[in-house]
Amino acid sequence: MLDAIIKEFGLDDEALSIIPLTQGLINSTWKICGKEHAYILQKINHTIFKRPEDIAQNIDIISAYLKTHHPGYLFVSPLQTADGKSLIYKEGDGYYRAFPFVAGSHSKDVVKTPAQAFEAAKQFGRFTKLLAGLNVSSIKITIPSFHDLGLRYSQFLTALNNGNKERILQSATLIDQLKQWSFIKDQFEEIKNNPAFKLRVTHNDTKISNVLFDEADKGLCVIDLDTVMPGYFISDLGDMIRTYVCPVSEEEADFSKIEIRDEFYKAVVLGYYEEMKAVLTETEKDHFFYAGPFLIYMQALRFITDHLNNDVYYGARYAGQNFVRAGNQVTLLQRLFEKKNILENIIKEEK
Ligand code: GN1
Ligand code: MG
Repeated sequence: MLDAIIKEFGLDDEALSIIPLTQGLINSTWKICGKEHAYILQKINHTIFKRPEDIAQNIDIISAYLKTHHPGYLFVSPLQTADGKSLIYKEGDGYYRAFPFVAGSHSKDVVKTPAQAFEAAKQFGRFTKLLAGLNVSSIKITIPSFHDLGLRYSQFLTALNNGNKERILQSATLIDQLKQWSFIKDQFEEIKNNPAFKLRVTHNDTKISNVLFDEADKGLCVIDLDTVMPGYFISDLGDMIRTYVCPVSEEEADFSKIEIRDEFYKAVVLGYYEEMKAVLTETEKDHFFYAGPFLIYMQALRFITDHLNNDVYYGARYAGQNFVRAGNQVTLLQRLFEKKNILENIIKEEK
């Protein structure tokens, strides 16, 4: 199948090797290395992205806007087939698309230094800033209510009623903690009703592997625009806090390794703020700390909900993997709340 796809993108003369890249829980990705050029090939998970054409359309709109208004931005456009399509649909299989691999660039799987966290945060801030003049409602919603914390909470409650009984019993402590934190969801409802909170073009998947760096380790641009949608800035800032600030990932089962590294937190805040200070409202700026709890809490809810629903969304490589991930995120949020005063002071200094 991959050979046929590669051929349709006109890469078959060149293609020498196909290396699967294992990053990401949702889409499948390969690196295609030709004699002179390399490419990234992706298969979109269309049980999750129900309308991949909407992703393609968003990419076209964003690409056109940036070319006109910010021609200096390095925008990685998808390859087109001979008949001008950027998505190939294979009956009974799925949707594929490909991108040129930007020469001299690299991506990272883990954040190793505060400087890298700063660069990445700056790139995500820059992306939203450069698109601030684009009419957000022209951007399609590729996953409805993706970061709607109210919906994630009600999906959690539904799983408590209809989910795997044994798993519900085993997860009692975690479930109790998540219920006690429901004020985080209430705060989100207030945000949704507050006109000082703007819907912006947000990326919604700000993990470090979605940033391209140059050889000097400076950020070049962001990639993987599947989940780019109208959203609140707390989604992007929050997911960076969730994934850059702790030395271990959501997969870590030894929770004693979970900690908040102040220097990394500071770097994320500073990098994002540097770009976004010109566009955020004062009310938004007052919610920098909230971004962390918002996103970490949502991710904990999503993992435990999936565990209670027998792993239908994320899948599990071992029994209880989503339980571990949920526990990991709950611990991360506990660590974050413990440092609330220190972190709020960091935010104040940067503003
Ligand atoms: C999924 O596939 P990946 O790893 O880029 C998920 C994100 C979660 C993340 C948790 C479409 O992203 O929202 O934060 O897993 N993407 C989707 O690792 O659900
Ligand atoms: Mg992704």
